[in-house]
Amino acid sequence: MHDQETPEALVEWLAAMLLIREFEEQAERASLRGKVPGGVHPAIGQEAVAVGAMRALGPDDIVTGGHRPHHHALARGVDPARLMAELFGRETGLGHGIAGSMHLSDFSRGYYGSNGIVGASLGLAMGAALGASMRGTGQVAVGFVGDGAANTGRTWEFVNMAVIWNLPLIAICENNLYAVETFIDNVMGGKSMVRRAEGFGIPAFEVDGQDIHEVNRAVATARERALAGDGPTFLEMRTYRYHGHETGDKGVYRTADEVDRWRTERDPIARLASSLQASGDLSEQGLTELQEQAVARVADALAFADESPWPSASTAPHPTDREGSAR
Ligand SMILES: Cc1ncc(C[n+]2csc(CCOP(=O)(O)OP(=O)(O)O)c2C)c(N)n1
Ligand SMILES: [Mg+2]
Repeated sequence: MHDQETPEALVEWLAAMLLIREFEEQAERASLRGKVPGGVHPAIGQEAVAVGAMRALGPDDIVTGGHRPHHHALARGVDPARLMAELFGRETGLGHGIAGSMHLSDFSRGYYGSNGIVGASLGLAMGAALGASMRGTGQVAVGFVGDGAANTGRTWEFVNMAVIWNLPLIAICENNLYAVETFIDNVMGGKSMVRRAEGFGIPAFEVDGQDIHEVNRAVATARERALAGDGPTFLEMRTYRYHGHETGDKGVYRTADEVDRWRTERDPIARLASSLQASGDLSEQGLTELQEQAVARVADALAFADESPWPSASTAPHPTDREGSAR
């Protein structure tokens, strides 16, 4: 346990993970009801990566993400109601209802946003790190990508530039083992993402992404290095998504047993909850209350989104678009 891991902080981390899980469950259900134009890419199972990482950052640090971004946004403190409203394509959403699930941003939270181009988020974070470095602001930039991105050229171009310019960048690869239906071990030449990263001269470490303590410490250490002027770090977080790649994916490319094993043996929420209970820092009733709070906040977010107006003609992408579409 390091300084930051007080019992109060750990309970807050747990609450943040519970909120993400409930949000993602309900967002996916709403999407199946036709409420979310374009569908969603849920990050259920990957909560510890987002919360552990964000809790190691300062308020002015910068975060970017890709097509599976809700957990990052929520962990960074983005308002769940405005996030849900964005998914629903409503005027009250983070992007006034015309950006959608993959194009979130909230600059007031240092959340410079998500986008759907696999690997591109790392370039945005690298550029933000360059800006921070040139201005001497003392900010660190964190870019989240997936294992699929680790097989695209742009990811390594950004890593290379961060190395040669010694930028305050933390590159986090959420290795959830699949890029849509492609299993990472079948497509990772050289078999090791960390070794590949090291080839570019960046310190690289594999982290158990289902252990929030390990995630937090790895990011805190990378941030200290960046702030000390020692440059970027690459972190491969081993994690897993329990649900399909996106709304409607039936997951035929993996076995139910595999999903069950990750859920029952390594679940990041269950792990933190049981260790807090074992240490006496959280009672059974306390856990129930946290779960109820998450359910209530997401229910409020759904109601807010549903009751919010569609974007006005002046902010909609095109006046002839169908009502509410967010292309
Ligand atoms: C440049 C680019 N190529 C292809 C796609 C289509 N695509 C969307 S998600 C995805 C898989 C990404 O897998 P990974 O990076 O592992 O992220 P995960 O979905 O597991 O979070 C692909 C190929 C895209 N969005 N952008
Ligand atoms: Mg993946």
